[in-house]
Amino acid sequence: MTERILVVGGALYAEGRLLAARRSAPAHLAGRWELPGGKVEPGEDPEQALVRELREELGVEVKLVERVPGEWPLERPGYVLRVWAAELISASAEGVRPLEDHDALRWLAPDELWDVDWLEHDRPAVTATARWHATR
Ligand code: 9L3
Ligand code: MG
Repeated sequence: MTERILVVGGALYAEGRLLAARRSAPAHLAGRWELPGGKVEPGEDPEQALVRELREELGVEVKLVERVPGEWPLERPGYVLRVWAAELISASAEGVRPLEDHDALRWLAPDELWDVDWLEHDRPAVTATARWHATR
């Protein structure tokens, strides 16, 4: 049986805009956009893992607002994605830079959500995130 691996993604909002991050690796994902985040390490709480991942990838401190309901299978067998809406507490949106794993960032207004080439498996998560954001 394939082990179930939990991947956590951040729906980071600033002034009503959602952060999209363009992956620089691995090769087959490079150039595609995602909700930043990564794998929960063994023994780690998913929310702690997300705070750690966003610190590592973007150099930011965030406050997790709420989990976006749902869970989405990823490309790798056994991998599933869960998403939390989050807000910056350490920086302004203009100050955020990709430190590792990404080579571009965009803050997308609601009408720009589909302007980037999201990873196929992130699309349903982005849809759910947008729905969550629109109703709060
Ligand atoms: N993944 C897909 N969508 C996302 C994230 C954060 C991750 N929004 C996939 C890419 C990798 C795996 O999950 O196959 C682990 O992610 P990472 O640790 O390479 O970021
Ligand atoms: Mg990552």
